[in-house]
Amino acid sequence: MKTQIAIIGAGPAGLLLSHLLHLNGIESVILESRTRAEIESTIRAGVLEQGTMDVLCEAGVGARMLKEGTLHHGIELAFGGRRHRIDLTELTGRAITVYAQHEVIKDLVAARLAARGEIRFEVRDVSVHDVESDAPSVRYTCGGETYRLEADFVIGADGFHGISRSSMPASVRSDYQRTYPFGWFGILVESAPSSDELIYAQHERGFALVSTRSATVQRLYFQCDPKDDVDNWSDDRIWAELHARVETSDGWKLKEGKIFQKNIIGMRSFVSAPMQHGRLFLAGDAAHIVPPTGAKGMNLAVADVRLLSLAFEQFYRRGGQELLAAYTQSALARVWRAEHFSWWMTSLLHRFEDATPFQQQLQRAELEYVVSSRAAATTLAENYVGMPF
Ligand code: RFL
Ligand code: PHB
Repeated sequence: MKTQIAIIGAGPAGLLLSHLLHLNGIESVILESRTRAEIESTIRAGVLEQGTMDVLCEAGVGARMLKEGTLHHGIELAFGGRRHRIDLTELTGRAITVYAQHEVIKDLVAARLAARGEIRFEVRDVSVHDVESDAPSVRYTCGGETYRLEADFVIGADGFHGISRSSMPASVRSDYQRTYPFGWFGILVESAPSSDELIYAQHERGFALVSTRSATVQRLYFQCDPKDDVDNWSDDRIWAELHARVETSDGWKLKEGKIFQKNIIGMRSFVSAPMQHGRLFLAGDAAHIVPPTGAKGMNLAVADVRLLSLAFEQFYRRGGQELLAAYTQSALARVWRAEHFSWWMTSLLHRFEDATPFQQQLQRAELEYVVSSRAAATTLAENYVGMPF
């Protein structure tokens, strides 16, 4: 079988790229190891930058996001018993939308299938071949049969644990990484929102985040030991920890509700460079990971595939290769800015077990600066809403 672009992975990166290519008359096939039901129900990101919303709307897949997502014009930072608002819109003229990643996935899958786009679910044993030639291919099995998909280009959009990144020879790759000594305990709760805006709380017991999904479902996180087990956390223990960390002395109270999902995620910063080798291009988490404190991961995936779609449009419509050749450099400029911001937000808000009293005072001084200086608040806001695409 032959296509123009073989895409490995039906996450936000792979699905959106396939759709953007289709809008430019370029054919692609997506190979995904999980089922449609699984990709449409995995709970992950929630915050979409304005640029991400614009790309989704321009691609014709933004209608449900505009209707069901919530526009947020600010966030709150809570520390020292008080909450401080960062007015994103006043400081930057832009805003963010809270709309769950799996809803974006549903919208993209529906759009791909309505346009007769091809997504092969439940593929196994995916391997990438001949990317240094003009005729690369991807081999995989599905339902016990072995297939070979020939393509002009291969896109590795298979996330951090996929096979694409390691298909690049180790001799051409450099990995940059940092693993944090803590994780996030995430819960989904049936209740009304406790707050109109997201609350990022720094507390001596550790970080906590109050986020939302809808009028009836809330998303809350708190810093934990990454090796802890969810079974060690009864609902009562979770609520006691969250109340202690997020409540402030103004009488504001966190609303409780039925907890219907619990999970623990690790935190790491990671960049693999270059993002291209021959005719293999990496996009999204396959090439880079950020800790979720800056809410950047999915937004970076969208930014990567926007660059790729412009580059393939140039290649197929006008025969130019400049944008393809510039992909690594263009993508990494944004990636490293987001890496820095995500590391900075993580450092600003988490408890570090080994922090000396001196380092603790520096952290507090930085927080005070962010909420009292317009310049510092603008730096946070500009990065949080996302640098322009
Ligand atoms: P994905 O979403 O991991 O998709 C990769 C897809 O590839 C498939 N796959 C394979 N398919 C075929 N063959 C193989 N060998 C394969 N190996 C894997 C997988 O099944 C999967 O379907 O990567 P993509 O598209 O690059 O998207 C990245 C985002 O998912 C990720 O960056 C975000 O979820 C990160 N993130 C957040 N990003 C934001 O922009 N805003 C947020 O508010 C935000 N919050 C979060 C987050 C991530 C979190 N977790 C769970 C890590 C909150 C959390 C808790
Ligand atoms: C989420 O709602 O899942 C979320 C929000 C903000 C973050 C990370 C995750 O920084």
